[in-house]
Amino acid sequence: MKSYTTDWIRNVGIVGHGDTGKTQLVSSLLFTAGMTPRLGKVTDGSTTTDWDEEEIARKISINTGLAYAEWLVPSKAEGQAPGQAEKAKINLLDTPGYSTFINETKSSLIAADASLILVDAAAGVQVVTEKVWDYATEYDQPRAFVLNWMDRELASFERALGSIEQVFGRGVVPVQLPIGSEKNFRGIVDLVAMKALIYTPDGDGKAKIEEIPADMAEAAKAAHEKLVELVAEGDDELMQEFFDKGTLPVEDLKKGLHEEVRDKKIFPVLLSSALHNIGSDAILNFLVDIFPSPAFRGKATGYKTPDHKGETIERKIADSEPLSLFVFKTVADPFAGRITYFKVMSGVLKNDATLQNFNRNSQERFQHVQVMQGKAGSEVADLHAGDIGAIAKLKETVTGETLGDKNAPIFYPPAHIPEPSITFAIEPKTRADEDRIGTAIHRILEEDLALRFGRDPQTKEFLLSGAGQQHIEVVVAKLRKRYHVEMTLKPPKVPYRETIRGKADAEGKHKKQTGGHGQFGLCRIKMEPLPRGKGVEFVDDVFGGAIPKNWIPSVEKGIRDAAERGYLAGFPVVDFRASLYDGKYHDVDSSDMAFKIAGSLAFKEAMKQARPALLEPIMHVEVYAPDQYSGDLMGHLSGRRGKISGSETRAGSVVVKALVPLSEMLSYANELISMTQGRGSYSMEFSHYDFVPAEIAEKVIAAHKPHHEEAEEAASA
Ligand SMILES: Nc1nc2c(ncn2[C@@H]2O[C@H](COP(=O)(O)OP(=O)(O)OP(=O)(O)O)[C@@H](O)[C@H]2O)c(=O)[nH]1
Ligand SMILES: [Mg+2]
Repeated sequence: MKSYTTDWIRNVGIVGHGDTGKTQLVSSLLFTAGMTPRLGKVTDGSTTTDWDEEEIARKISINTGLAYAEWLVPSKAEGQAPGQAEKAKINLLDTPGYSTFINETKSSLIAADASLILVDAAAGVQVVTEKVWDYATEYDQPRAFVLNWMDRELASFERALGSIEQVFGRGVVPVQLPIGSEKNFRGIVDLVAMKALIYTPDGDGKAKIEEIPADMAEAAKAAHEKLVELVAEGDDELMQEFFDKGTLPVEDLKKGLHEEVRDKKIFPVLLSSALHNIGSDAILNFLVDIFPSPAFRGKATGYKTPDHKGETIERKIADSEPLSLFVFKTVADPFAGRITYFKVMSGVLKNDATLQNFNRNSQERFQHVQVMQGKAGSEVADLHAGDIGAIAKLKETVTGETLGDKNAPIFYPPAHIPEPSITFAIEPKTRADEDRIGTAIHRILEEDLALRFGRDPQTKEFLLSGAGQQHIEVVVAKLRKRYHVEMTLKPPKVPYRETIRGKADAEGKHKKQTGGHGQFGLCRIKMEPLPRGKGVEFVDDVFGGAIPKNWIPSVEKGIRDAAERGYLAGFPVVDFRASLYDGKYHDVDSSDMAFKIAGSLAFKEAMKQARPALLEPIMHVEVYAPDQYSGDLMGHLSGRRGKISGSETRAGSVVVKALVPLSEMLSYANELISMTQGRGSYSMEFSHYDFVPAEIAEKVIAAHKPHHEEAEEAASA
């Protein structure tokens, strides 16, 4: 495989709400550019970027897929003899659009230099559309929209465009108009060149260029003028030229568009039917001509220390700089081993080089550096600044680490991924499964930053935490298929907490006389509630040495340990202050252990008086569906103790926002599917803890009590 220099590289994140056609579009772009012999389809599992068996089975993207298209740069090709014109390489990152897998989108998008945001031409802007826009803002990326599914029944250019303009503002401007609508959609008017591009449905993706149809001439002229004005507005020189001539020549218009897209002043809107391969060559032209090369940022910023704080270091995104590369993704393949995906941030990576992993202070050999076309890699001699590559069998490097020239250390900051919002207990089927689970999970954790694994200290169950039920189900399926570990998924766990509503004043006395010397410790504490989220506070209010200084931490430890074990039902007690104000000791019989026990006894005594109560996590939920379901959705959420905080209707869709206890959301995914015939989706994030209503609390406590009592006995034994 040929290697490309920085100016000839584009790194494009293909992002958008679930099912807007991202994977299908990438497939069409690859076919149009001649990278694949056939047009791969999501429906028959033959796309380049959804190659994982879970993705094929579920027909959705779970991981970010990498591919590249080599495509002639139109502005460079003009005036050059055939064969002399040069191609650029477009690295395409096909990201997931379902909320449960959106963390993967966020963590891989960090490697892109621009985002192409797909929008369903019938639905308009949806929840994830706004989310990926925010990611692009966070990563400082230029962006453009593609209205896909233009062939769909009820697809509407005007309505969908209206919803994008309404949400994302003035810089949004169409650079194309549709020719034909719904199933007769067959081409576009290019508003820069002012030509019609006509496609053969299910063809090679390359347009026949014609004059603009007479009945569209007026609309095209008006839209062209709007585009010219917007571009002129952003640049003084162009404004002057526009004043003088009343228009802009195509070359200046293109140049202005390129610069203002790069500067995030303009967000163009393009059109396609990805399934029928309409609009593909125009999109490829746009990506190489209007989107910037990785060098547009000028420099990459990293840190001097691995905690990504304090002093920063800057590197030019150029071959002349020392080599540095950032690992943005890891894939665990049971056969090929670990595959590490990285972006060259500065310098040139040569095949066979030995690099320093700065985070681990160790060396890694880069043998067989590759570029990926889906799951297939091809070897390259080198990769230039800004390019994206992959490498198999590194010893220990994982996602988020920086490697490079030993003499020029730098640490690039990784993507910030939110903590998991749901926890499931899993049960290995046999002893052999239990033995295998640790290693298998360890591999999956390496590739999935949004997953957590642990054991419940009380029940000793294995716990998997992730972004949603579907996320955990996919992990369990991977464990079974890839690593042959069989297990059952138990109903999800709700991380309840306990707290107090009132004050208390209590004594804890530990006294034992056994043979020689005994044990003695006595403490008196006051307890009071603190606001939500404050945790546990311990105050030392002892005067006059009633308890010697060295045993005060023992009392504190006793209280904290007991709080962690819980009082009502075994959930950690939080949001209270314990003040130690008095006590007694004995010169011979007092000890660290005696005061720990006294502390825990005082805590239990205080809990009796302090009106203990159960807390539950409340989730911020956003549900998206066609607006006909709006009433049902709100009624259903209210019935689940939800508080509706808002609903918005936009282009035929509704977004309902609500605060709902997590315990009521455990089977929501399935309920939503049956309520909306599979047309709804939702996202859920932790909001805060609140009291569980008394009658529900009683049931939760009754269900957890046996475990709790067992654990308490074990602790005091
Ligand atoms: N008719 C029509 N169908 C399309 C079009 N684009 C995609 N589809 C279909 O829509 C479904 C979803 O397409 P995908 O490409 O998987 O969508 P996606 O955005 O990658 O979805 P996620 O990765 O799961 O977020 C598939 O069945 C496609 O065949 C289009 O332009 N027209
Ligand atoms: Mg996809």
